[in-house]
Amino acid sequence: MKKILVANRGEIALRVMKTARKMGIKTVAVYSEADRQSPHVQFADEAVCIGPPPSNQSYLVIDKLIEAAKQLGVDGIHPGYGFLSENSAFAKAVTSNGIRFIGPSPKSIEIMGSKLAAKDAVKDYDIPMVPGIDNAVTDVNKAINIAKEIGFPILIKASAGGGGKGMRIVEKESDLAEQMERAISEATSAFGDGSVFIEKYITSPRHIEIQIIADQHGNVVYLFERECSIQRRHQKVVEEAPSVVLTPEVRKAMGEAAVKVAQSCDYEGAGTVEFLIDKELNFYFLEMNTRLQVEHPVTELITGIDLVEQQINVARGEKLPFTQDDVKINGHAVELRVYAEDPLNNFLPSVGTLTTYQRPSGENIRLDDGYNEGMEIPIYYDPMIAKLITYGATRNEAINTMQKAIEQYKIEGLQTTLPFGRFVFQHDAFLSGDFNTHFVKDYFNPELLKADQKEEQEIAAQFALKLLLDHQKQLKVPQVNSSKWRDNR
Ligand code: MV4
Repeated sequence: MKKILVANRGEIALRVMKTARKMGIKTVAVYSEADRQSPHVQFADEAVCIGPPPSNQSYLVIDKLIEAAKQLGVDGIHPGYGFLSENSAFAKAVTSNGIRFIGPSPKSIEIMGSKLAAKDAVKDYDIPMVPGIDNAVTDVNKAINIAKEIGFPILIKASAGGGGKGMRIVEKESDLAEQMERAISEATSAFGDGSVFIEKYITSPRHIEIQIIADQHGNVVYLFERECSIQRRHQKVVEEAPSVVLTPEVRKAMGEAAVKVAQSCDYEGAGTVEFLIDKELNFYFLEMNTRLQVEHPVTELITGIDLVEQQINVARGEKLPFTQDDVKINGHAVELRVYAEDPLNNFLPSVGTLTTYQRPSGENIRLDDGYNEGMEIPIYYDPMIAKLITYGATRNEAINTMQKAIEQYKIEGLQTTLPFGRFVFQHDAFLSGDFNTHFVKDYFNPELLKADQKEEQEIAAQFALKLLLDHQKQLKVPQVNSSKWRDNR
């Protein structure tokens, strides 16, 4: 592979190109009219404009991407995350034009893109699953019987679902018919597929996912876990690796289960197997994400493995250069997603220009971002500005470095989730490791940030007053001296 096109924008496009360049591979950026000045465009060896700002006229248009790739003679396409990264038609189009898709096969993408197809694929692999059914239900009476067998509360899920869409918790039998109807209609309008199924609702789980990497020669290695429980409305905000709750035995069992999930669909490339884990450390397979994930850097920091480099190697047909026995966890990493969102105002997108943008830097600090000072955050795309990742020999060290990095990071012109990150990384529940997917709902309240800001403002006011008084004292000193001097004269 001599030249790759990155079919994405922002921090992930830049991050992929950095590894490509390190490997001596030429890079091609694509960009919409909103992204002309973007760092990923400036960094690339070549760049092609693919259309107007809305993603359905640019980053999501398969034909435009293929055309750009052919025009510039690229031999590989990396899809990043989001956009077309889990679109099997895109993977097919890339391959049928004689270009390598740096990701799994269309077949793997298709199977894992459907929760029911995924359950079916893994059923002979002895993977722990949430109690429930593995086919779609449409009949309410059947659903009631299933729910009674499983025991309330139950969860209705859309097979094509993602990000919690089409998901309904049902506490009691009398609510089931109405909730099922809603789930089906939500799934139909959101995904064009109204298939829903039923699972036992795990009430306070942690969300733990396993990174895997597979080559074309049948080798699959797990690269341990990421703890992703700190999320709001199914949007992760803080991630870490490793998880504080896993014992070596559970870690190994989850890793081996993840490898089997990958094997069940002949997976190739980097992928993530999601699990829920309860208080007793029982774990249950949820779904597999067939892409490089936003939070992959925490895994890179604790394993020393560049996941993009491995994706490219695997796409070239090379064997994985390590075995399961070679990979070890070394230290701890935490990540904060910095969004252009206002944590004081229900995390609504905060539009504006980065009038001040000063990056934190130093040992054990990694910042993956895609904007510079003076740039506007476009309204057309995901509002993530950056990922702030810190590393330490211990969890405490990683968190201390994160706290310092947050204070160093200066963003003005719009609201960001930095103050929310400050809140998480000093919260007792987070520090002790005793939290689950309800962390934000259980502990976060915008008033706490307001109090924080007020305290900060008070400290700033006191400091300003002290400066003023010191200054006045300094002004007095020469006056005293000069009068003395005058007197002595
Ligand atoms: C669950 C669950 C509890 N029980 N399934 C949310 C999105 C999708 N990936 C799966 N999700 C869940 N499935 C059962 N049987 C709770 C969630 C869930 C969740 C999962 C991971 C991270 C955050 C979450 C927040 C709310 C609910």
